Amino acid sequence: MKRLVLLTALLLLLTSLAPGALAQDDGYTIAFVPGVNPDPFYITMSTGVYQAATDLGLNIIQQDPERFDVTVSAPIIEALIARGDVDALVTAPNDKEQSIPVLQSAHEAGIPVLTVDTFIGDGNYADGEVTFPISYIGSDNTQGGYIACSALADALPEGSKIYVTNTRPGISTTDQREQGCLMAAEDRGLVVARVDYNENSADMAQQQTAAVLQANPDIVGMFATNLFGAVGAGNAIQNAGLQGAVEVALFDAGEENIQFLRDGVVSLVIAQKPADMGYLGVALATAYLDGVGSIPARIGTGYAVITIDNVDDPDVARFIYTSNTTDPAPALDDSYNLAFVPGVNPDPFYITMSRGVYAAAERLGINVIQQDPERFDVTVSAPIIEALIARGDIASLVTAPNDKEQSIPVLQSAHEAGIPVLTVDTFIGDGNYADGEVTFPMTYIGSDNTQGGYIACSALADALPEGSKIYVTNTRPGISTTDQREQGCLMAAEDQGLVVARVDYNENSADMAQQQTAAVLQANPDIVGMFATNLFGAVGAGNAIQNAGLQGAVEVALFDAGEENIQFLRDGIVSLVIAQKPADMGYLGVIAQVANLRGVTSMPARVPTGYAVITIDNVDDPDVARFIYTG
Ligand code: T6T
Repeated sequence: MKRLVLLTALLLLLTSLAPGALAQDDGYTIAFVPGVNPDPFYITMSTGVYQAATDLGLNIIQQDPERFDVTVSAPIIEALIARGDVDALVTAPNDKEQSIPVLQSAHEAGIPVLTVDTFIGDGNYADGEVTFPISYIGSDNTQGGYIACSALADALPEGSKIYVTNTRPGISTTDQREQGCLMAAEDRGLVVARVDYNENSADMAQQQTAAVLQANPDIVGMFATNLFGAVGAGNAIQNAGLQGAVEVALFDAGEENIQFLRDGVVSLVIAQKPADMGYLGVALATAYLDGVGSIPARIGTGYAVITIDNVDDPDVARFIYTSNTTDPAPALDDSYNLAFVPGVNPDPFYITMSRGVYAAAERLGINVIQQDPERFDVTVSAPIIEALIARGDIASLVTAPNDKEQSIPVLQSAHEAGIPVLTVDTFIGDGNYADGEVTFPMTYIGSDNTQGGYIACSALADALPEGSKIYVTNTRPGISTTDQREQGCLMAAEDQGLVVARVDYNENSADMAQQQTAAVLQANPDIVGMFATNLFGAVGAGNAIQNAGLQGAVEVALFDAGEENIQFLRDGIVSLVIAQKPADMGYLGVIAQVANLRGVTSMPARVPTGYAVITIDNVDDPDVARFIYTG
């Protein structure tokens, strides 16, 4: 039992608890402090920031450090904290270590911090050196450096010497790009003859590059780790007439760097996605302020790799940075119809999810068309979705598919009709929308259900003697969530010495679960533990145990924090209730759809939403109780 308490405490720690419930509190003020400005990279980032602010009805206070330097940015942030009216801070810290204290002060002043582009500490905000920032949204810079120097290796003979112009040690992004380049050079047989630091100055990079290339005619390749270094490198090569003689890969798709590509001075430009960073930074800060705790600690924003062959392809060219701020597109209105089709209703789980859907939709000013299947059954939900497609006025679909395989065709039809599909709670195919069986849905937002089943049956193992027999009441095979919970429970039982005596399927009916549970427990008095994989099974199981007077004699773990299940906990009938976060799923699903409309391509293919594990000891803690579902 002690281990159960520990496990519960640990899970609660892992469960990031956001400040408030899903309240509509108009007009948050979000401070945006880029790394430096003017810089086309951060100007492009600001287009995403202002688009999100327009969409969500927020105020932005943007303050630009005039140098990429923590001694410039820290006082700016201190002054923002002192104002007392900043609700959240989105910033690109100038130094991994030296930016920590001022961001910690913001955090301690109650201002949630999200970092974009650069990170502090080791960048692992889940369980690394610094964990107070909510999220780090930016490129995978080690990968970016690796891509750049692999391209040089592809173009040059083995053993060729290359030169790297970098900014300054301590900047997370460019440190990692240098490291990625060195790894590629080692793997692919290039020699990194020299690395210089240019203090983020194009002039200094130009002088250094000119001097190095003149003194070392055997250097035949070079990599510039950011926009200013790239401008300097391109100018030096152009002035020395070395185009073609030195193979060049540049980071950052500023307009000058793209011109170098067109002029044959460089062969590769790596575009980051700063607008995505800005949009998601602001949108997820807002979600957090609205009580959504399931913000990913890390969002990788990807690249567009630009060469002379694709620079005019509009799908690539749209990632070229802008040097001018542009007006955001107007906010959406109620002519934007988002269709929301839950798994079934009424069901407190999906009712709670719809609270998240409507909270996000209200911020965005869009219209929700919710249509509820009356059974959790693809033969009921598919015609509903077909009818929605036929209307011709649906802009996007957020849905919890009823069956991993059988829901595919109708969702594919929606996708083919130009309606972006995002799944919440359940998935189709194998749930890996990045490169799995089915990849057309944008994102799958939901619990890690294998983990959830594992937690439940580990708790039973903690409370019961080894070798004890347990019973599982599940819904129906084919439902992604409950399939995985059963699987997670079986894994825990195997790992921890429980015997799963029987699994029954209750067709998502509390009555059937109750009858089956009563019969099984009566016929098998040696069954001393049970797990119900969802809300309806849990209600049936709880009722059966209560009616048979078996409270205390059978150890019970339930999925889903409906009010009846919480009452079973209070009445001592069950010892553990696992609350999912359906409101987070709904909120984030809506935000992701509108981000997609705005051209954001960096929403992760999978967003796990975490759990609150509820026991009699924490059920009245408001930070836990807020996850109890509403009817
Ligand atoms: O490369 C970007 C950014 O990723 C880096 O952190 C700093 O330099 C840039 O802003 C480009 O100037």
